[in-house]
Amino acid sequence: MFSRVLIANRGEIALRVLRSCQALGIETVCVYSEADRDAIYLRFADETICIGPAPSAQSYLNIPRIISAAEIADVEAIHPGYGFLSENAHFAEVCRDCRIGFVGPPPEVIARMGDKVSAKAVARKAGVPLVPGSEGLVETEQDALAVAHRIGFPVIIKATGGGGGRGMRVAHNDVSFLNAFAAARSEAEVAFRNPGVYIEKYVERARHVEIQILADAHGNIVHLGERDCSIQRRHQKIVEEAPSPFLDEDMRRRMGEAAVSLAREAGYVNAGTIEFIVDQDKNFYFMEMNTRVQVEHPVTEEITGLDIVQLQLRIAAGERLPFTQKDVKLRGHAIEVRITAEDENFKPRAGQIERLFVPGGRHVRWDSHIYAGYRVPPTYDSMIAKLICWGETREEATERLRRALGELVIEGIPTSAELHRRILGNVHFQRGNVTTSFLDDYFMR
Ligand code: MV4
Repeated sequence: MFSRVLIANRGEIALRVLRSCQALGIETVCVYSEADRDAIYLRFADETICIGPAPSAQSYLNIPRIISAAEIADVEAIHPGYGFLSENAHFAEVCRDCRIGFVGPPPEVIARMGDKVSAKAVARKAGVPLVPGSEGLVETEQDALAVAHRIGFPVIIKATGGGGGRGMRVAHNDVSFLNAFAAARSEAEVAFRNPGVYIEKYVERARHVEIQILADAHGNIVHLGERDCSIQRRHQKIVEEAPSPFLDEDMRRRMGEAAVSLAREAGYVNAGTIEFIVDQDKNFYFMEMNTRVQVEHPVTEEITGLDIVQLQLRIAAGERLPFTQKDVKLRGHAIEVRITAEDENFKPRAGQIERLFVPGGRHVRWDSHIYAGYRVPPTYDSMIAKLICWGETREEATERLRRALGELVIEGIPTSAELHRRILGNVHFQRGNVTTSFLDDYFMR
């Protein structure tokens, strides 16, 4: 196992990774920007290094600075967390060139899955179901229209360099389609420096269901079941749960097997997530793969009893997975809410936390770096905490989370906690009737 690891991230995930390192007896090096000087978790690290000013481009996204810190602190590996450099193939390659371990897949695999068209080619080769659509990139207006007519409206145009909902447009007829196609190409060129787009049949009232996989460097691959992340707003997930209230045992097994086949075909190593959309008739289709640990990984940990970050570190150190698929047992139900420092219009609001009471009790998990007196900087993502509850049943998990949210006190800045209380109290949520339009349908007056 590694003896010393650098954590190239901030906030709750920096603390989350730090905890798993400590559990494995690994020394930790935390890097921080000038905006994060007061981060309390820096006290828990064995060494801390300031890597630059607040803007991410000059700190958490700055490869030379992070590599310099890794060299100075003499670490064996870097854990990138999520966001920032976690899915940057170039960064993973620089780590390899500098003989520093990267806690994630090889750079070639990040690149292969990061390009959505090449990821779909991997899925096709693995026999994983794809939504009807273009075979690959669509270059001309003529070809695009021909694809749209073959599959029928509504269709969705997506940027191959996009992902996570960025660079997507839905069209319902010829006129809107031609406009959307031109706009999608030019937007993709600007946003991703890659104008490549592809076309799919648009699946309405979809559910977002993703499978967590773990692959070691010796060819062993397992899946840890699914997470349902259907409750989103503008592609930001708000509530996540495991298992999905929509899946039965047979579908779980089929989706898990599809995810494992895809990971094998991709040459995948480390933890990864394969995202599917599930339609009204319970058909599932591959969307994209995330080659990092995800924000919502705790719900899977709560129903499997596994520590995904520890397993990432063990895999990166070359260890074999310590169990096989038949050993993976899913028990009970877990729900996570993402608590953001935002006002009721979802506008991020920085400021000082004046008072804080953190809920607790059995099966109540609080993953957060905040404390009373902490100043939420305006510079980064607005998520300040994740509250996760487990129960034997979905009802028990929901009730426990409702109670925990009732105990939560955060004063000084507005947060999304009240929205979460309302979502958990919604009868459609309680019936498990969640789709990607849930918030629009019930919460956007
Ligand atoms: C789709 C889709 C419906 N049909 N693709 C969004 C995130 C990205 N990973 C894939 N996404 C979607 N792709 C097809 N062919 C629906 C989504 C989707 C979505 C779309 C509009 C508004 C909210 C959404 C939330 C989750 C997924």
